[in-house]
Amino acid sequence: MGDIIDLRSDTVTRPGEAMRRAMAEAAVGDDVWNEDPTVKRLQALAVEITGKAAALFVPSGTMANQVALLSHCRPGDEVLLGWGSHCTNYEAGGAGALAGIQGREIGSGGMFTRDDVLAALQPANVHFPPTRLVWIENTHNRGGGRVFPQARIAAIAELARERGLAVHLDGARLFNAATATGLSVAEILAPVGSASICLSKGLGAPVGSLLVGDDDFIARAYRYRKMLGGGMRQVGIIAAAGIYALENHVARLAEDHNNARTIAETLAACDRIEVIAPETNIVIFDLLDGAPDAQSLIAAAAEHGVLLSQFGPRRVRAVTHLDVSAEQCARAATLVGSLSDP
Ligand code: TLP
Repeated sequence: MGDIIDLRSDTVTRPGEAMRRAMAEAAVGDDVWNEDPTVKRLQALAVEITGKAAALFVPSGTMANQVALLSHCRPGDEVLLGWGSHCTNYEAGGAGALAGIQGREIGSGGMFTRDDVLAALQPANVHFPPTRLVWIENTHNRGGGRVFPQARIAAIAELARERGLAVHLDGARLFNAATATGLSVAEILAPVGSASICLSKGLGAPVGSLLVGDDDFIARAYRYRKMLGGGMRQVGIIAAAGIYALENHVARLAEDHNNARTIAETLAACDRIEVIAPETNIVIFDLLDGAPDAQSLIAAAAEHGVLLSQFGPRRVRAVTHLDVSAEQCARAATLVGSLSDP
């Protein structure tokens, strides 16, 4: 096949020439002293885009999420979240080890409703952990890049307000949700108090995430970022890539969604594959009876230069991004289809 088609994640993209130039030319200062002009510019841009009062640049989505948990909760608090949430499944146990929270999964496929939240609220009783926070992941990674329906976000946030709960949105792929719905990022975030946003997924920056929220939340987050070792120094050279990504890589996300649809359509036509219809840039599919298991199929595809990731014994994920073309996605899907039917 020649070239490598890397569909393991949208985290695998490499910065292009123009992004690298922006990084090399960035004005910098010591950000722990709050003196890096490029970080300040990125944070101001995040405030403008999200409509929240304040923003904080952090090294990763994982740190953004852990800092958010620490900033909202105390050890022993309960957090209500959807099945398969990244912050409790893919962050090395940090939610328990660092924030000391107890996560309770509600709903199904990563989605849940106001009624699910209502049903999960504990009576005020010494036996139960206090419910402090509702956590929404949008788009939902393990759910197959699903978009959390906006009307549900609004209804959940309204209930949370009535009950004195905070609402955080893990928006590692928030711009994909905006692209899929036609809503602006500010509109999606309007009902929630705080959010984490990744620059290093579909937006194609090499490093970096943002936390946004009100002034008090960001003041607490600033301290927890330092505690976790995320206070960085002349980090404008990375923030510059984030600014470049926000200014140049948002409009093209629709291409990734089209490419995901192409992959899904090809795979859906295969007898031994069942696909979760993609809403954004993530295609999750199951290998049915007669097909190899996920590990074998992934190994066979890799021999042909197509890289995929495993999401279960018979479940595979393919993620589209700015470093794979429509033609490569079509070619990869045809190959995977043929490998599923040995
Ligand atoms: N997700 C990664 C892996 O960790 C699974 C991927 O390849 O999809 N929230 C969500 C919803 C995420 O999908 C991720 C990364 C993060 C947070 C964490 O971001 P990073 O990798 O920057 O720590």
